Amino acid sequence: MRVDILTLFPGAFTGPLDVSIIKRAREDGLLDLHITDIREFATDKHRSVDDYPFGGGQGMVMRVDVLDAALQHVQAEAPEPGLVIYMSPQGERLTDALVREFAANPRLVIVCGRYEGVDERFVEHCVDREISIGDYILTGGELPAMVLVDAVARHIPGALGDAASPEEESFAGRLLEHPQYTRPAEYRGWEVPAVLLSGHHANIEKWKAAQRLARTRLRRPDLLE
Ligand code: 4HQ
Repeated sequence: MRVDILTLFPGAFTGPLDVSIIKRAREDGLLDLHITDIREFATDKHRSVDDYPFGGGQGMVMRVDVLDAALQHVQAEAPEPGLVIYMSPQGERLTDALVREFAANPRLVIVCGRYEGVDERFVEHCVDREISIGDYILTGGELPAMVLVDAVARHIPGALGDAASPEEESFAGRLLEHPQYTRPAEYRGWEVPAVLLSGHHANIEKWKAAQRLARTRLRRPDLLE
């Protein structure tokens, strides 16, 4: 899967996507990540990417001409155009179902806004999906884009290795996970539930199922509706 990121801060993308599972997915060629600096597509002598909002108001708005030039450039870099996603609190909330839908795409282009956001004509004419990671305001779309890439990359076949499967995790089965424990079996008097040490596999499975249901009822009753 190819993922293009359009951003004014390409440096923000070194770190979280260079470690662990995402690092390996990139090394194995499963995730082909391309970061593009939007400022390279500014045309005036000041290389401006933003301007004052028509009608007045706070802050600056990212220019439609610069964004469109950057987008057209990256879309032409691969044979198939990518699904264009703009990260914004005005968007549809990111869910497990949406992550799976995006993961089925051969190519994504994720646009990160800064300041007060982008000229609405860019959203209207160039963006396929406007997506929010939650009801809070961040300083830019870079962290939301990394959240999306991380969540999507786990669903690329082979990305989690041979043993693991994204199906085993929360939300796929519509229940939260049971609690997990490892050695030592006792630490500062804090004990692991005895059933897990019993070796009785049927009882262990029953306990895990009961824990998942109880936790979901208590913490996320909305998932049971
Ligand atoms: N922003 N989910 C404002 C977000 C955000 C979110 C990104 C801040 C876009 C212009 N994006 N910029 N929440 O808060 O996706």
